[in-house]
Amino acid sequence: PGDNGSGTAVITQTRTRTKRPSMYRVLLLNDDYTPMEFVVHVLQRFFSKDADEATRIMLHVHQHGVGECGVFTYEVAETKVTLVMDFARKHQHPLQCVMEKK
Ligand code: TYC
Repeated sequence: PGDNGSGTAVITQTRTRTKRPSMYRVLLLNDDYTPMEFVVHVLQRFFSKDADEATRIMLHVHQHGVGECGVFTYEVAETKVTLVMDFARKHQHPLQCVMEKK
């Protein structure tokens, strides 16, 4: 309670604003050199896909040029992109992983 000088009690309450976080798609891009098995492995290792789902996504990327691995908050998406890019580089594959706002 406060007092505004009129002798009247004033109760100030700030509204709690809960904002849902923006979500980001993590995408894999096709290239001519990264082995299909490597891409399937990446999808299992970093995106928790089973073998069938990983193969489905890899073939989608192979045929359409780009495909979705998952949707995450900014920091999680950024971490996935970094981990995948580091892993591809370590194995000397040109695989590209990017994120985009939904
Ligand atoms: N196009 C690659 C090949 O024929 C396979 C591939 C699939 C590469 C998906 C990247 O994100 C990718 N070996």
